[in-house]
Amino acid sequence: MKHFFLIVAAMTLFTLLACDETTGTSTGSIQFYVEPEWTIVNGIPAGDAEEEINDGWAVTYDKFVVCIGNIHMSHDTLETKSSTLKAGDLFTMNETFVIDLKNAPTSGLLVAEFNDVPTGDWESVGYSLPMAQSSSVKLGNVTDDDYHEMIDNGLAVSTIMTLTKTGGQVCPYLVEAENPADPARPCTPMEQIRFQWQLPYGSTADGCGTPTQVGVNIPKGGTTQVKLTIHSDHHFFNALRHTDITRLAQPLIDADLNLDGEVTLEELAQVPITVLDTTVYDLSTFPSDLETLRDYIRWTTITFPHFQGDGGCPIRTALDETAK
Ligand SMILES: [Ca+2]
Repeated sequence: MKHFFLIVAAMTLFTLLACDETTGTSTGSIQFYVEPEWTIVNGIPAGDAEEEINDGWAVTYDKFVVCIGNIHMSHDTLETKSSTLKAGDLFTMNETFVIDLKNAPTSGLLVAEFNDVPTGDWESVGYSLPMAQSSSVKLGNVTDDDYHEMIDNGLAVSTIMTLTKTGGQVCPYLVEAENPADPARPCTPMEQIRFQWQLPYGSTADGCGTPTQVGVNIPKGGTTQVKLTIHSDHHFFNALRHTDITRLAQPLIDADLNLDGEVTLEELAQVPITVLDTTVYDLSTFPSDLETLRDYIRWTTITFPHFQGDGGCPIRTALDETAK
């Protein structure tokens, strides 16, 4: 994945010099793109490497549709900007788009462009992965069925994954037992299992930046291209951090309580979070207490939005019903 991020980082382009002739203020432009992540296009292989799933399951994304939008950039944090704003201090794009990231062009989809932006650093940049609504606009190749599924159900993400493992098995949690994750519980061979999840877990992501740039820099006369990055593999993380991560699928697969080859959100909601081995999972990295495995999926979905590949957006706000 590292070389992929380098390519993304190299996308910041600098072109001809320009100047706003009416004010003498130097300006530039910025374009925000959404591109399909390699994991969504190619899946996540099983293996021992850092970016692979470490318990033998491989993931293929059959569907990955998101709602994305509400892009803004300013100099101040969101809390202070309303009282201090001057003209030209804030650029916003208030539309939301339904995007099929599995079938998006590899060159990406342009979701916002701001022109005549004063040059220099813009320290506050953010966007949303909101619940889709009827005002959301189709962008790129989105089928009518997918679009209506998103807006009719108010989804931030709709995904279908197929997980496969030679010699794989499901060991359904004993949700009525004292220890639902009893290591002696029965297992059933299962080499393929499906996750089909309609995720209404919208969020905003602010304070976006990379290790070398808080927000974005607008060079004089240039067009800066930045990429809004959706990290789908967080569903398999053992903690909400970006270093020392283990990716695991089995603890989610064991939530196929009725052994029908599919793990549903309803099943995940029946499984207490205590089934996760705390010597493996660091739940202290989550911003609130989790009760069930569905809460785990909710919070990892809320942390999907990233910036410029390996950059992040550390200020996150849940927008969904559960947060109210
Ligand atoms: Ca099931």
